[in-house]
Amino acid sequence: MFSPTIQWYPGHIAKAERQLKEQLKRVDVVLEVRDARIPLASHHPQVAEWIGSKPKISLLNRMDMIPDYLHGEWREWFNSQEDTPYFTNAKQGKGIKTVKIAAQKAGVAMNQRRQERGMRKRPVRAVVIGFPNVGKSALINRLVGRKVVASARKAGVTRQLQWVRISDEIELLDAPGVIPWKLHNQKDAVKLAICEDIGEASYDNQLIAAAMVDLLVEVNFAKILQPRYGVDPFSMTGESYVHNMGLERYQGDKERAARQLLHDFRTGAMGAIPLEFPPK
Ligand SMILES: Nc1nc2c(ncn2[C@@H]2O[C@H](COP(=O)(O)OP(=O)(O)OP(=O)(O)O)[C@@H](O)[C@H]2O)c(=O)[nH]1
Ligand SMILES: [Mg+2]
Repeated sequence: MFSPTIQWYPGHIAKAERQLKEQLKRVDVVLEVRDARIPLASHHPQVAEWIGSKPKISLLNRMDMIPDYLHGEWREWFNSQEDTPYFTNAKQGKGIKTVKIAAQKAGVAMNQRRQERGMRKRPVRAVVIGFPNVGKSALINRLVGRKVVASARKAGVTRQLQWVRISDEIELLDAPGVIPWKLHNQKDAVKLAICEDIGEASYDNQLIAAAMVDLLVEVNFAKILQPRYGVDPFSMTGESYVHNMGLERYQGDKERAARQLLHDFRTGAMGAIPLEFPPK
């Protein structure tokens, strides 16, 4: 697969990362949200270091964007890592209740310790962290039950840390998406770009659309392309695919072809397509 060099680390993320580390000291439990289409590439390698011994709840959001049979396979893999994944669809509010219960449970232990030391009960403080655009703010809105923070289809919507009280039991901290300052693994970077989990200023649509076609062939989800766009992905490279789709449908406009491909993948119009599978 052809991989252009992708780097994206805007100023607001550098600032958010500093503030997040500061706020983490005050937090009882960490909700780490990953993109179910790319649970490995959308995991920040420093999460473990940041949270230390605090309890962590792993969420695979966008569960609707991968086939159901993969839920069980990922569950097994997370279990083998001594972790329990919670599958959510923050857009439609699925899987939210169990997450809430898990977060509250973490608070019980915290309040027990406080009581033992003669301190008053307080709401459990949870922070929602993860890459940009994975659905952190949408999840918070679902946990609260109404729209309290901005959520939109674009990486970098949340710019500042914001505490939200959801009940007497839980307080949530919405944080901007945080990514490593350097994307060492360019194959992961390409996946992040395809899934729109990094800002669009960091990549070229045509290169990423071409890489996506190559990747869809690689993960065996390219069959949808020929009937949809009238070009057969199995007889050519992704680069030629974008070129030919441009000729076929947009008077030779490759950029329009690339945008259409990315748009259709990202909105789910191509179907539920995973870009990663649990390591064997
Ligand atoms: N299909 C689907 N879309 C989702 C899901 N969760 C969130 N979205 C959509 O994804 C987009 C991004 O959601 P946000 O909540 O803004 O993501 P975020 O992680 O807060 O993003 P930043 O603030 O930019 O870091 C929105 O358009 C949501 O409606 C989901 O489970 N399934
Ligand atoms: Mg947000």
